[in-house]
Amino acid sequence: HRFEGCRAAAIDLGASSGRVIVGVIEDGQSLSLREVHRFENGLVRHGETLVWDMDKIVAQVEAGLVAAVEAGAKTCAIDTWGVDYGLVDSDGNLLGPVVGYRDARTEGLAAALLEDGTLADAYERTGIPPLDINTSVQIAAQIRDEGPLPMGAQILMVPDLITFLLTGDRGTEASIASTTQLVDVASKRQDVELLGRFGVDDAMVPVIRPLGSDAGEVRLGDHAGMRMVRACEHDTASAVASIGLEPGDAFISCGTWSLVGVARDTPLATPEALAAGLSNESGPDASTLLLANCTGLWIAQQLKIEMEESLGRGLTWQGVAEEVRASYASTFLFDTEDPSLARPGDMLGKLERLAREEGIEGDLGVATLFGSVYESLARQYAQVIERLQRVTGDPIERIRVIGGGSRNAVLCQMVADECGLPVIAGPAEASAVGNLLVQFCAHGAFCSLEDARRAVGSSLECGTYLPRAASDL
Ligand code: LRH
Repeated sequence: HRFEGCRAAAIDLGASSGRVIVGVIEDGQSLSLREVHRFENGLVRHGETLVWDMDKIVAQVEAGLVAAVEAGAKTCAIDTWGVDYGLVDSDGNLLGPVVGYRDARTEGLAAALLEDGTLADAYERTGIPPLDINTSVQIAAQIRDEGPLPMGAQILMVPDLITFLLTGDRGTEASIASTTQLVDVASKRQDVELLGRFGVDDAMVPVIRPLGSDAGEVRLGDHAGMRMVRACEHDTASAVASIGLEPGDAFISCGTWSLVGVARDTPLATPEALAAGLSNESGPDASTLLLANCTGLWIAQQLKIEMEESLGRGLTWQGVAEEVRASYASTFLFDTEDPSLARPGDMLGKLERLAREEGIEGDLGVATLFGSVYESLARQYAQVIERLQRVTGDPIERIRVIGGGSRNAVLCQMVADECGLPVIAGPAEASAVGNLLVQFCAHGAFCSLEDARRAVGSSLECGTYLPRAASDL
């Protein structure tokens, strides 16, 4: 039977947590998920620099894979956040830390590179706007601070680096490569001339491998036999791979970031799309994801950590939601894209300052603070939905909220209200599901992602939120 042995493990790494999820196809039509390992993640300080603790991350991934082998998984694949990379020398040693995209080294640098011409035509070439977090900009910062990249070194994106450390295979994949701002938007190959402007020759970037290709056997000591597959290595693309988007659908892939966009057959790298701040990222099935990188639950996550300290007690997301539902009345709205909010530290103080600017004094409390964050986020997403409609000319009729944020009923309802559109929320583990579906296709269980989604779609939990009339609010 072609579904026999259809068990795979998704390694899904986000900025605030990582997990290994084993997926099993039963009777060819229902997908069951079992989280076999979960760990906290976050940027840590290495001197003055914000870095990812790769030793910890890799050890946690290995522990998760051991549990996955024990649960019968035959293959695994990885997806992670975009843009960050490590440098590996020809002997396979990691050169220096993996710096995180929130580090201050790139502050204002994208604008400077635009000004001096380096990135002048980068949007037309790559479809990616000049953002400080881009890999291209981070490479420029590294070269400015440390000199030319060492001869023979290779730039491996975080999922590629982890794949390399697990199997020894050096390669990359279209979705994660597109977040570098160094890939030609039309040919989906690395842009050799653009790379050259950053002092990078093409041997320094690995080959883009096809979706579903084999990345070798995972070295796990006694737990031999598990193979690694290349899924959509960018979590956004992987999340979109889990859902079948209908014409008129937009998605909000909501985690630490919220990626608000639509899937298209062709890129749209026009001056209007650039002015609207839209990225053309590589999606599943050769699609282009036209999206805006918006702040997601980051502000709420940081706020929760700080409030727990100041209150001297733990908060749960459910408890926060109940307080907001019970006593939030629209108080102050702020620009969630304010650059000061993107850096870690003193989130509470920054929000209090923004509230004071709106004339709101005094102790704000849990309901007001989190309620204001969620409502401000929903308003931002509604603005992006407007911009997407304007730039593409295609009406948006429905919103699919996917990823961890789809569990946040308060936010989903606010998104429906602000956008005036129905919201379908879920799956919460969208990136892991998309990752697993690519693996099941590689196993030969399904002919295409569409086929896989059709088969398992009804086993994935989704909720519906309808927009409320202003008079009901
Ligand atoms: C979301 C995400 C997003 C950006 C950011 C750095 O997790 O992948 O698309 O690239 O992380």
